[in-house]
Amino acid sequence: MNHYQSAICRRPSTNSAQGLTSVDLGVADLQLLMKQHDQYLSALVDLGLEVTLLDALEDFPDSYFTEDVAIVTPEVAVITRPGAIQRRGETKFIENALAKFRDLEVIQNPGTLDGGDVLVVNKHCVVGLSERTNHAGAIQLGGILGGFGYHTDIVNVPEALHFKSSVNFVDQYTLLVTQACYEMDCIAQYRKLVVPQGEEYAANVVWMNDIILMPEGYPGTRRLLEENGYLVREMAVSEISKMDGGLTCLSLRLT
Ligand code: CIR
Repeated sequence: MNHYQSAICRRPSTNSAQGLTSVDLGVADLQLLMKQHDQYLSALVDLGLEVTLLDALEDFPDSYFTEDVAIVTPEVAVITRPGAIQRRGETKFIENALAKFRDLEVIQNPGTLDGGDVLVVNKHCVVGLSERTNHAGAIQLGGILGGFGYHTDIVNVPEALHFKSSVNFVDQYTLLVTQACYEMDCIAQYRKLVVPQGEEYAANVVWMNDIILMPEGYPGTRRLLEENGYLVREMAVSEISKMDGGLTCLSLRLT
């Protein structure tokens, strides 16, 4: 069971609509993006989490995607080395907040690693190799977590920005996945629910205590989750999705 007690988030900067994106969904509306971020923070508070809200970083328009700058397990926090050069400077602004909760380790050059490529449940870690995460970064993370008894698998990300754009836990035995990731050997031991074709974005959900936070507007995925007994809460993320982000990206969650 994951029971998150706290989360570290960061307020979006005034230039958030100028962040990196590879999707062609139009320019994000800053006011609406801020509102959607506020609604996300409120959902975490409603679910009982204590939220550390860090100040906006005007030099880093993607810095409210705090998931990418660290991997947090019950034992340790690993500061990443983000694959996008424009995001690399974000890490030093997360260290103090994380050091209050965990001992810190750091991914070193030539490793690159984005938190969005790292899926962890119990003592199993899967790292996706993507445009952001390289083999050296994955090996370093595997070595650090191996010291705490974790087994790490490394896979290629077949589509999308990050591995967790397409694969996420909804309980400790079950993954919500896109069809493209269904056959991966390293997740063969888990039960899998496949999002309907055309709803791939909805695979990015957050299993948050007893609730699944999912993006609004994906009725097939909602039905699939509810038919399988999950309680869902939809969140508006239209502007966040324009910046290639989703619900997992917006927080570092701590048990
Ligand atoms: C980026 O390209 O880095 C941001 N615009 C989006 C990061 C999304 N993060 C995530 O999926 N973990």
